[in-house]
Amino acid sequence: MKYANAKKFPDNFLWGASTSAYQVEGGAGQDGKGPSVIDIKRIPEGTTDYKVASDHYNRYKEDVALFAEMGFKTYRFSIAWSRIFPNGTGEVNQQGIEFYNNLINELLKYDIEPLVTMYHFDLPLSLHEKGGWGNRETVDAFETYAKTLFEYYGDRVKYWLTINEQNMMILHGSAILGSDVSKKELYQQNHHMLLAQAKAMVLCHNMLPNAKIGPAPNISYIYPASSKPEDMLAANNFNAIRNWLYLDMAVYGRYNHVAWSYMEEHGYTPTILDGDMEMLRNAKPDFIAFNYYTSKTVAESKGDGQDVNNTGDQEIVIGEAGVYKGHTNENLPKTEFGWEIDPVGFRITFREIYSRYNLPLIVTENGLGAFDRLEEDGTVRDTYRIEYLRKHIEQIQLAISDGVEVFGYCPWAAIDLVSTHQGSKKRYGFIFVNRDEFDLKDMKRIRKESFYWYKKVIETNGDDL
Ligand code: BGP
Repeated sequence: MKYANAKKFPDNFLWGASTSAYQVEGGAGQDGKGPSVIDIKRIPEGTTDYKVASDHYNRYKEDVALFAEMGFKTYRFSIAWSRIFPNGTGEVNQQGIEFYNNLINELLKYDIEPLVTMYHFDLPLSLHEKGGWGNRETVDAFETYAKTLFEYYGDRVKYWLTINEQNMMILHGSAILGSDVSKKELYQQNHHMLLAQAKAMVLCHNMLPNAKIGPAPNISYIYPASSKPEDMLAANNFNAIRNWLYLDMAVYGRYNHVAWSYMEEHGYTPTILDGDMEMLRNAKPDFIAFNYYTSKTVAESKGDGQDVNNTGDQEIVIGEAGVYKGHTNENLPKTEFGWEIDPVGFRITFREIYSRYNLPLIVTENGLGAFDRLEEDGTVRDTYRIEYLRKHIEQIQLAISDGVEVFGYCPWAAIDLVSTHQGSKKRYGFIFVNRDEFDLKDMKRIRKESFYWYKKVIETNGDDL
């Protein structure tokens, strides 16, 4: 459907951008920070990627000033659990508390609304060593951590996100966290994370009646490779397993029936204790945040041994024997890193989420990873990024015209940071950080062409794209 008069972005629309602690902060071990699973993650040999990252921990003031210059209304960042609790639980590290106090105050100084992710892949190492999410004690540790965050920051933070991309941690656990556990174990971890999320949502509403909280999965609509009913069924399977399992639980407190049948069929069902389902049912999010990079396309999997399990990159579908098989969508161009580009799929994803859950939506990641180049004249001409973002913002406007309630957009990323899979050579930011994988150089911040473009988009509330 085309609109002669597409609706405008709402007046108080939250334009901003995102980062996550382990990808941007650096400051490993600084001021009492404990290690997290990221510190044992396999990273390209010889790189200092996660130790220093973009050194935001030491340069946050300069970075926030640049965000303010772009006109951000919000900034999505994550809190490193092991800065607050170096051992995941137990004693609070006051210096860690202080860092986020300073960051939040700095944002508020410029009227930038903090949007806080409580947990973005970086589970404290000591919890991991005690079984991580497979151990129910991690659920209690998360509840204590959540309570601590609400106590210290709840007077200033109004928007909270529970867990970043829980669905990707389950579907691509080995790629993201380097953990090689069975699927049965992964779905048990999943159940515990869902419980942790539910507890945080209930706690947030009890402690901070004016705050809002929601989940932050990676949601993208799944297309069938053809109009063959078997392909459609495969798409339906993957939609349930990848997307709706997570949102049905967050919103309705129940296991999606197709996803549950899949778990039963494969012997992956988790152990559920008395009271768990009640806990899950009682927790309600105020909004849904989601990350979108591209749609996915799948075909029927006959289960003849040709399909392999998902181990790769989170945006490239491989498949699961007998359930669905990854398929290249020939209609879509690809990024330099092989991710398909599908702005229309963004609008479709908005429509689907909104008609299933009827909650306000905010985009917490969307963007283009590329090999940006710093020219001799000191500029970074990332026109490809502008084009990607422009096309996606146009689709948000169309989704709003379709009647979808969207209240914010935070592309990935506010500033260059370390990619989850390809280190610091894959860049996403509006601000270039002058370092490479092996050489930290001067870490200077340089405004890219997309910086000036996004500033104008925000200034005109999305009128001038
Ligand atoms: C999401 C993660 C982010 C970020 C992004 C880009 O899955 O939430 O942390 O890394 O993907 O992915 P990558 O860095 O692999 O290009």
